[in-house]
Formats: sequence, C-alpha cells, structure tokens
Amino acid sequence: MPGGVSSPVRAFKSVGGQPIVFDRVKGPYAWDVDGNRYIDYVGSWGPAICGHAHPDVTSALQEALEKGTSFGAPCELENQLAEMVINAVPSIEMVRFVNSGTEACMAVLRLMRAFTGRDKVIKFEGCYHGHADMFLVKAGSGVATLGLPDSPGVPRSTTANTLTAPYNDLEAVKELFAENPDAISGVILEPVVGNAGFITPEPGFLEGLRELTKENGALLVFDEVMTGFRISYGGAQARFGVTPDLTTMGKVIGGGLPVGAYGGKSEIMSMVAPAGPMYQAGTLSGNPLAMTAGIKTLELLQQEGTYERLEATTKRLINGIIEIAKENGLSITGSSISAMFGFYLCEGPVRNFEEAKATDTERFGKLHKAMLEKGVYLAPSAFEAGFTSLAHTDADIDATLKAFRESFSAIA
Ligand code: KE4
Repeated sequence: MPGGVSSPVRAFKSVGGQPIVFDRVKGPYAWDVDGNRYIDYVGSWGPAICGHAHPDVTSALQEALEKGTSFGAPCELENQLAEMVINAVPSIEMVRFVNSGTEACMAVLRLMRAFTGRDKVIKFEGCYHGHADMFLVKAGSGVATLGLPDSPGVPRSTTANTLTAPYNDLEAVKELFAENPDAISGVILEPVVGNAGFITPEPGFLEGLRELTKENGALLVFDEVMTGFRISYGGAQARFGVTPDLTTMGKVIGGGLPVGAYGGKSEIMSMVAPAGPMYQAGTLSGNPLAMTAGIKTLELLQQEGTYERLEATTKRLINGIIEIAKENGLSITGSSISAMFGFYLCEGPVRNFEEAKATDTERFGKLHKAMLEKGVYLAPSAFEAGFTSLAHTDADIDATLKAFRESFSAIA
C-alpha cells in the first residue's frame, strides 16, 4: 500500500514519526494495537461527532445487517435520510446520495456547469473539495500538508477552468468575475475552512459571495462535507444565515459509514439523471447500512442541548490551549465554532492560506509527538482542523489541557 496507508494524511509525513495503528475506538477514545489509549480529536475526520461506536448506531447496524448490506435498488432508508437532510439544511430541497465527499464535489461541479452552461469555477486557496482533478489546484488538507500545490497526472486542460482566490478576499472574487464575464458557473468554498487548519469567514464574506454570485448569474456552493451537522444541525449555512444554491455533504451524514451527498434547489437538482440529463451514478449509493448509520447519528444530534454542549466543550478546550501556550511564551492564534477548532503556532490573525503558512510546522510536529506520548491524538498535520464530540467529557478536556501544559513547556 503506497505509504502504508489508505489516505495520505494518515501517514504522519508532516509531523514525523510512524503513524499509530488503531485497533478499536469507543466514545472519545482510540486504542492502538499495543493497547495504548488516546483521547481522539480527529474522530475519523468528522463522522464521530456522537463519539465513536455509539451503542445506538452499532445496534441499529447489527439489526440492519440481518437484512443484507446492499440492495442496488431503492429502499425506504434512503428516503428517510433524504427527508432528514432536506428538513435540516436550508438550501436543500432535493438530495442525491453518493459514497464520499469527493464524489459529492465532483458531481456538484458537473451540475454547476450543466445548469449554467458555463465551464469555469472559483475555489479558494487552501480549501479542499476532495481529490478530483479539477479541484487539485492550491488545495488544502493532505495536498497542503505534502506541499503539492498541484498533483502530477492532472492535465493543465482540466484545471484551466479552475480559478482561485484567497479566502476572505471579496475583491479578488469580484476581479475574477470581471475578467471572466458570463464564463463562471459558480463559486465553491468551505464556509468554515477545516483543510488549511481552521479559518473562519470574516464578517460579510459569505454574504458578499451570495450577492456577487447572484449579480453574475453564477451559483454559490457550500462544501459542507466537514461542517454539515457539525457547525449546527443545519450546517454553517444555518448558523451564518447565508443560503447557497447547492451544498455538498459527507462524514457526519454517514455516521462513520461511506456516505456523501449533494443537494439544493429542486430547479437545479432536477437536472440530475434520471430526472434530467446530467449523468451521475454509484453502485453502493444509498445502501441500507450506510443510511442506517446516518439516520441514527442525525437522530442523536437532534437531542436537546447537543450543540450548546459541543460549543461549550470545544470553547473550553481551545481557550485552555491558547492560554497555556501563551503562559509558555509561545506565539499562538486559534478559535473554535461548535465542535470544530484549530490553532496556529504563529501570531494571528489567520484569514487565509497564505497567512496560515506562517505557522511553525516543525514545532507543531514536536507538539504532536509529545501529545501522543501523553495519550492525546491530534490531527497529524498543522493544516487540519480538530474535532470534538458529544462523548468528550470535562475530565477528558482537563486531561487534554494537562497534556498540553506538559507538552508546551517541553517544546517552548
Ligand atoms: P472524502 O472524499 O475524503 O470523503 O471527502 C473529501 C472532502 C471534501 N470536502 C471537504 C470540505 C473535506 O474536508 C473533505 C475531506 N476531508 C479530509 C480531512 N481534511 C479527509 C481526510 C483524508 O483525506 O484522509
């Protein structure tokens, strides 16, 4: 297996050392094959928002297993999850399930182009929309981590239609529209960036993009693969009150099984085959196991007080991290929204990918290793976000901050 992993960021390339091989996960914890326990702030990169292996999810899966794992035919469960997504996400009137966030973003780009008849798309430096060719331009996540601003094997012709702008820079987007009149199908972005570290939208940025796309007959697309059902039950769009035309989702809506989705206005989504001419398909899309895990996870998230709890837990964590780093004389800037957080080992503010690159990646590598030795598992890259869950208790946060105190003083 290339690099010994199934996904590059897991290889610890940017933090050094050997990756930890997991044996099992439960609640906020992961155990490696040597039996060491870690408090986990990756949560499988987002799906484990209710805690790993939640008993309600695993028992529902055991029941569903008896009825088979994949039908390749319509089943009630996909309609049930579709209804939950439609009822939760302001932009979504119709939704199509796929098997990963990458698939969802690939399909949504094809749909943007099909609906507008225009080929160009605007993305932002440091945002990651999966590994499809046309998005591998100044992408975030593992591409940033591995310093691969573009990837070999991606023809220039494919990325010629991908325009980029710095995150939080409305003027740059305005210029791109002026330079490419009637040629841009739309703008796609992470409404809260989790793939260049953690970057929040400046006040007015999302609203400005909503206006700019409308003025230019282009579509606004929120890639909520990471933020969906995490920033709030209705995603970042509900929390910030800005409704895009299309939305992609993944991670949480699969509850740990492979699910991606794209959805939006019926007028646009009805272009998707077989309702319309835009082709997209998938053998395992909407399979009953993945739908069951998604349904159960969203049911758990509907419980009273869920997002207040996630907000409080994560705020206490990030505020503690910043305070302790400063006590040790380290430069740090960081923030959190609901169950997502991030920090950079540099002076703030960090409003875009360029400013994020000021982070001290070498010192982050030392911190990551020190935290591992103290039983805390942080994302193995300075250009990823951190994830909390309903399973992280106050005691877990206290233990984590204790580990940060010891580690920051060791690396200061
Ligand atoms: P997947 O194809 O990995 O399911 O989703 C791609 C994707 C699309 N959009 C956003 C905003 C995403 O965050 C992702 C995937 N996120 C990374 C974490 N940075 C997945 C982890 C990995 O690549 O192993």
